[in-house]
Amino acid sequence: MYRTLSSVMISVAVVLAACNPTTPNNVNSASPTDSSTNTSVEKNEPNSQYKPAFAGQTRIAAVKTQTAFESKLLSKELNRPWAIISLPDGRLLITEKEGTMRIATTAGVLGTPITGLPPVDHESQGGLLDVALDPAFSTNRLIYWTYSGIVGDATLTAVAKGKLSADEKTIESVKVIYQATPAFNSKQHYGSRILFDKTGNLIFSTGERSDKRTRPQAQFLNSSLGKVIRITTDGKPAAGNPFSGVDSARPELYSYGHRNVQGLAFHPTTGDLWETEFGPKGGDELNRVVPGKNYGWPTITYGLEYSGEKVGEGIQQKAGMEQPVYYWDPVISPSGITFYSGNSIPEWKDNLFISGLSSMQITRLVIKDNKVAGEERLLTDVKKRFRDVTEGKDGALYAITDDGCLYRIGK
Ligand SMILES: [Ca+2]
Repeated sequence: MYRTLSSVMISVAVVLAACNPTTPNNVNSASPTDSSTNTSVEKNEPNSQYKPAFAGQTRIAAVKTQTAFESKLLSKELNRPWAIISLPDGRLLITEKEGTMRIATTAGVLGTPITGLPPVDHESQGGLLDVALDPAFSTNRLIYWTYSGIVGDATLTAVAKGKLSADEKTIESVKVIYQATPAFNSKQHYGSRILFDKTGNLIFSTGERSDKRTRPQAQFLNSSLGKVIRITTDGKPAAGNPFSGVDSARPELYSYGHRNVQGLAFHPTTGDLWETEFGPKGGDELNRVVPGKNYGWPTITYGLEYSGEKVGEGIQQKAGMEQPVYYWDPVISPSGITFYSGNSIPEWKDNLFISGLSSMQITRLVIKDNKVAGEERLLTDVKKRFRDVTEGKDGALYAITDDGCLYRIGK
């Protein structure tokens, strides 16, 4: 009897834990949190006793979406997806870590795997990573992507471009346009996101490869590790870059002092570039990227080593180094991000959405005057590692999880 009952309970639990098909957001919102209540969504103790540099730099007051919306599981058939973007016709282009791409309809119907990409090292954090469409994609079908390239017994973050075939089954005329050297024998901290800026150049991010030997290179202007980088569509340094003409600096660098940037997005109204990066224990960051600026890693950080020891001198502020707009302690593990520019849910306008890995949720940040004004955590019930989130042409958000789920979040 007990066994039967517990089997039933386990079955129910499994069903609940699986990709939840439909989850209205207002089921338990009989008394929605007042957005003026000065309480954070974070209830756990911080790892460090470090003090923020200014009010509102961490643990901002919670907000709660008042518009009714739902999260809907569209597919659970993706193979380790990493990035999701919208195509001009409204369908979704999704990268899969092992080296393929898929096109999905907004109903969740998946196309066949798109092949023909260069080999990737998909061990640990590596693989086929982000993808961006050429501004003239509708006519030239060109795409650009980042991936973990293999160089001898080492790896690096690389950028390639190619043409999506008419039958959407392969990538043609593939050309590797940039390699973020030096290569290093690590399987971690590749970055990376890639975007077109309004000048038609590519902006993408790298990581510092998660090793104490390469970590200092985040501060070196003659290394491409731990950077935001801006290049032409042929992989050359873009005109107007901040270190162009500076001796011993790489002219493709755009900003430096980053640890592992997996979120990059342009603010829809201001046009500013924002990034999220994985910090160490208790030091995940949100930054507004200004060209030429130093974002501090590994000299300043609000996090600790995973051992609990301080990082370097254990300082959080230094002249000449930028403060994060916001940080999380404990971490949320911020992967892909997107600003919401749609009209379907008006209170989300210009809000930043951040896919969370270890935190298994999607963070919504209200941003006002370049500061965080409120934080909400969405889809906490499905218990999934959210890898990326993008805005659909229909005003909904679309998100992917490490275990292959595709969600639609909207009205
Ligand atoms: Ca920083």
